[in-house]
Amino acid sequence: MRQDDLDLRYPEGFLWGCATASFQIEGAHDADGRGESIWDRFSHTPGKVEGGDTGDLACDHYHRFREDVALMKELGLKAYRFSIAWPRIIPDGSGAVNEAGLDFYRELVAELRAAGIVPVATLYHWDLPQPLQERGGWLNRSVCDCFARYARIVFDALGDGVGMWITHNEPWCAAFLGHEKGVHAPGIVDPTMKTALLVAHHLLLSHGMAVREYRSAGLSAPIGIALNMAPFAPAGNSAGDAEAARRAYRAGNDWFAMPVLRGEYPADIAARYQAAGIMPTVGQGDMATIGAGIDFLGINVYFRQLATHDPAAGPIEARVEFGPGSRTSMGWEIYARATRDILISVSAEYPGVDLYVTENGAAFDDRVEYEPDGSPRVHDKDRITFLRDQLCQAHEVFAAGVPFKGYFLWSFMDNFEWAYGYSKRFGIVHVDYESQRRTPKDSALWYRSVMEANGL
Ligand code: IFM
Repeated sequence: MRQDDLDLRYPEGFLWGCATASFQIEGAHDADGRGESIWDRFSHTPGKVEGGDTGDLACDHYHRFREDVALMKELGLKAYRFSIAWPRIIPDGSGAVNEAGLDFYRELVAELRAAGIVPVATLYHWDLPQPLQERGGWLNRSVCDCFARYARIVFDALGDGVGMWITHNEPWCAAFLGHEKGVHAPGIVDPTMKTALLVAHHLLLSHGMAVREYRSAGLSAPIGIALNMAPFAPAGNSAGDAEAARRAYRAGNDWFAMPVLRGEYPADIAARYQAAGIMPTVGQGDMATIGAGIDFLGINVYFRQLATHDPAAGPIEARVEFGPGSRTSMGWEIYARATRDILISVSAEYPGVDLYVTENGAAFDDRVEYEPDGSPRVHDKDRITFLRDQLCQAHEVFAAGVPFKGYFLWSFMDNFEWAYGYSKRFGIVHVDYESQRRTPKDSALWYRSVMEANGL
């Protein structure tokens, strides 16, 4: 379909924005009293991150946030999702508060408000203070208390300046990439998944404890959590594959959504983990704390997955892979209906909760070209096609009555893509890491027109 043929309006008040995360853009790793995070330690460990890249400088957003916010305004963002670096606020994770760290976010929030942009703050996007890791990190249940305290300090400092709050970003990734596969900080490898499942439980518990702090702080903005979710389809036509896809969906998506929205783990998956001896110990009252109630669910969606029944594939007996379609530079299949499909299935399972897409986007091997006057351009046609297809398909959910309230594109600018370092570019603004020059890509100009028109 040509874009000129489209006329897809989104509902009035639909919130359009972009997302980033502290470690991925801020740099200034030791400025103004910031402590060390597990990602500083991990990225400084040889062999952990492609090219030996670290977050020391990243996009130097810490020093350039005013010009970045000015660019957001110029590009027409209505909302901006960022995360707060715990080690800037409490350098050792549990002790003294660093006012300079709070000041940075106070100024960022004020700058966004002055630009007419709604600040959306995530409390934890993976940069745990390293001293807490020395005490066992998320394996240690007492880290949940440290998180709740940190959350309260941030709530009190930023208050209603923040328009939406998110407790955790993608706890699945923090738990499984960090404690099963070991490709993310803190780099723990435990293929049995026992460690990852305990970490996941503590992340969820700390989410519930932070929400409780939030309610008692008396703030009024909505609070939720951002989960990485994906639609699952059977790889083949067999009933076995169909069942495997259903199980993989429940293990990947509902394992996090159901506790938060209903105060329970999916029973069939829990039974499998129990039988395998890897089910975490759930303390009395934990599930009630976790399920105490959120105002919206954030969904980070990038792709769909295909599942094959495979008795050798662990307790879930499902082998999961990408489909056969063409791929982004992350190797992720491009599937136009991913956003649409997950919105529909989540709202069918959990009716009534407001849904936001808190991340969606794609990395491609962008090429910088130069105009005769020397100014850089990035003609990222593939990214525009990816985003346009997601948004066209997602528009169908309104007719189905899905309470889809907003969309945050990942990412505002190119940044540190975790174990891939700076080799993957997700931004709609190009960053030249040598000069720190920002160049809006064609996709940024296209997205501006979408936000302006409130649709396609
Ligand atoms: O860059 C990440 C982000 O930090 C979390 N969600 C997925 C993005 C792309 O991999």
